[in-house]
Amino acid sequence: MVSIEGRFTNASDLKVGIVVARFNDLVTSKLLNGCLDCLKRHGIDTCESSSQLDIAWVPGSLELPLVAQSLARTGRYEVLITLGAVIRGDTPHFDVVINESSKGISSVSRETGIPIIFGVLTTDNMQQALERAGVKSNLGWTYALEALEMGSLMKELN
Ligand code: INI
Repeated sequence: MVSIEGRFTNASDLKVGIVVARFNDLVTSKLLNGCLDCLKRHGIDTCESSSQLDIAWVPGSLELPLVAQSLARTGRYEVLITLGAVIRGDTPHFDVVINESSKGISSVSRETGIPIIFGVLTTDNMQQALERAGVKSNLGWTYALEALEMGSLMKELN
């Protein structure tokens, strides 16, 4: 029997790309901070001159799939993380944004073979989003852990 699994140590050989939505920046910048903190503590060089990490900014979560696709196609990254915050408003726009964003990100991941972590919070209000972006816990940390696991797993499989 072969047991195949990702790891959380020796991440110094992984190249990571992060795509962050500016919409609801109060939330997404906190998710990014959590994400960077976790990556740094697992051996990824997160300094400005890092050759192991790139960060791209997009206007909103709807734009995450296109830019993730562009980064994935460069072949430079073992794993990508998308960060966004979709917060329910008074119009159906919320549903359009979250549906297109989630479907787009999954399909780009399957089409390119690059794991893409879906780090888009979907909440009913700003309070719930902030609680998940550091006020209680920071899901950015969790998304980074999932990226380490999937990046190393796919590296082993390929
Ligand atoms: N983008 C988000 O990331 N979160 C939202 O809650 C949101 N809402 O609700 O409108 C949102 N809209 C912008 C959208 O992602 C695009 O940037 C915009 O439609 C331009 O294409």
